[in-house]
Amino acid sequence: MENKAYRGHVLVLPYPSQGHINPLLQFSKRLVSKGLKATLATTLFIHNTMQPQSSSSLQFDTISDGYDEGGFAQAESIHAYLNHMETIGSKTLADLIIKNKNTANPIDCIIYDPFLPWALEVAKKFGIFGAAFFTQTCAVNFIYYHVHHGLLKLPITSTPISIPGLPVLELEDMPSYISVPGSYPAYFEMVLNQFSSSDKADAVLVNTFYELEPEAVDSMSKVCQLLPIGPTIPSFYLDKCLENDNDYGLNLFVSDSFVCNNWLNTKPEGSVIYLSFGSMASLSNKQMEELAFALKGSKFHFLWVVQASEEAKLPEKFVEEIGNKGLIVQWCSQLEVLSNKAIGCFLTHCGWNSTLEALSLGVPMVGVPQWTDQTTNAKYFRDVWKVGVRAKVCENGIVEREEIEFCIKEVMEGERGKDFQKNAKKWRDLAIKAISKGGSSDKNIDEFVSKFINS
Ligand code: UDP
Ligand code: 7WV
Repeated sequence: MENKAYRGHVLVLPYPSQGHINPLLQFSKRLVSKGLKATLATTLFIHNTMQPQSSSSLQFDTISDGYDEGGFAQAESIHAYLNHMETIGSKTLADLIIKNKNTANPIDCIIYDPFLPWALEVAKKFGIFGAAFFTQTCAVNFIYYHVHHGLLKLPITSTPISIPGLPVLELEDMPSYISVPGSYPAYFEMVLNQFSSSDKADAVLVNTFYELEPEAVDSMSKVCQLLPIGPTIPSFYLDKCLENDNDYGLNLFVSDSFVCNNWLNTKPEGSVIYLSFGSMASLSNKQMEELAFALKGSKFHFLWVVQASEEAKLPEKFVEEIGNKGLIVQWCSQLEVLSNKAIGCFLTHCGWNSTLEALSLGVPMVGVPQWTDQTTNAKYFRDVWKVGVRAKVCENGIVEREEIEFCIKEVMEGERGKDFQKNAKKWRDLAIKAISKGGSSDKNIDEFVSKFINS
């Protein structure tokens, strides 16, 4: 172990949620393929629950967020969680750096999630190269950049909103913290604070690829040098260059691939709607009911991820009544599902990983965004990437069953559905090209590594 010659050692620190661990873990694997050693640090709680297996070059280690027994669920409030994470996280991150100091592979670089801006201060204290890794789109980051620097004043009093390099945006296209003033103040502060440190970071990485949002990347690059390095999706689904890389490998929930695959494999090509609201789903009872009735009323098969915490919101007897028409699971391997030929469309909450996965696998979408950056992602995939529709929300904040059925039909069998499919295929080809040897993201990864490694 001691004598293996790595080009360097990166310590990677994601915000401890599924949507942040996945891209940072996947990026770590890319760096390993470039000859580096990588250590992914999760919280002790996540580590104990998941027990991820280290390999010779990709290692897992821990810091503490102060909630070792129960993680986020144990926290008194979002504010308390983030505060504890900062004080206890800073200290335990420093411990981790010290632990590696007198080994054959001391830490050369910390890649941190800018949701945790204090990580850069820790890196600097030790004189270590610090790189921010933004997990959301360049467009979303640039919106927050404008708010953080007072270039976009809140509350918004006139629409549409013009930001250089972005399409004109209506209020409903803005991240929810902006369109719904006062919602989740602690998270809003967190997303704006990403720029408190990134201005001082030695490098800024973004999980997007240049061809996907060239105008936004070019525009933001004038004020902040950034490197798009995505999509961070297991190599098996894109360039197939990394061995044994067909899964993210750190699932916070348990899935039953066997059941999903078996079921999907009995369905004709393009005949199934896949639905998921991500890892933090929390829909109203009414919204769950509208979705359930829309699915029951439509003629298509469906595979619906309903997390354990959401199950009680399904209408009574729903599972019995749908029979073989639909399959409900608590979690699945989303990449495996999206790449199955039976899937015809993805009804999604528009989380950035889910959106990027659908683009990368060429699957058209129906967007039912809920909060955070999901609304802006929906705007992009409808109007810029043209790979799907966004369901209209009623005054009561609900997307009603007729609208859901209409959107599904439009994507599954409408005239525009064919265009969505064609466009989705185009984005898949561009994603593969970007991450393959010599592509825009691959070159940026090489440029990034050369910033802190001499050979
Ligand atoms: N995911 C999964 N199985 C599921 C649902 C989601 O593997 O049943 C994965 C999905 O592939 C994605 C991540 O969980 O990589 C969710 O991230 P996203 O940014 O889409 O949403 P979030 O969970 O952060 O709201
Ligand atoms: C987890 C917690 C808070 C937020 C997010 C994830 C996200 O939007 O990525 Br604001």
